[in-house]
Amino acid sequence: MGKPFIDKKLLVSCVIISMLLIITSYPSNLFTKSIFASKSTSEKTTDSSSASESAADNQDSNSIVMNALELTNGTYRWENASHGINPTLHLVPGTDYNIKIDNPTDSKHELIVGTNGTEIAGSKSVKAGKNTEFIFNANSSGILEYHCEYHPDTMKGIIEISSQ
Ligand SMILES: [Cu+2]
Repeated sequence: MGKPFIDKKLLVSCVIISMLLIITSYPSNLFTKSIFASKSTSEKTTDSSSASESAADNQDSNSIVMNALELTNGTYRWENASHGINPTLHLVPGTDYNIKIDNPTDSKHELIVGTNGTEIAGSKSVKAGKNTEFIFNANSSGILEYHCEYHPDTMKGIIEISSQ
């Protein structure tokens, strides 16, 4: 009579213990799941912030392309990104411009920004097949000129600095 009674108690306690184990392990699974869920949402927010960073990189709008170009008659010109020849540069005062020069010709060139024969800024000499860039700050409004150090008569143009 006594023996089966003890066995029943053991069985019941075993069932209770295993149920407790299941109950305690189950919510912890839920917790870790919700933690992972919140992690993935935080990753999504960092993704969107990196997208806005790449938009900031596109703020490269102050870049000016001034490439050296050789015409069929062997003379040289400055050429901008839209294939304008010796283009007039319209700049806004107080703005920094990154002037990029690519030189695919067989001669060296050097862009000089000046006024009345005075050099204000310039790239260094760009050898054949090389490229360079320099920052030009259009700090005050007015009319300037640019030319090539080596071809001042054919590679030249106007720089107009005005807020319009
Ligand atoms: Cu030149």
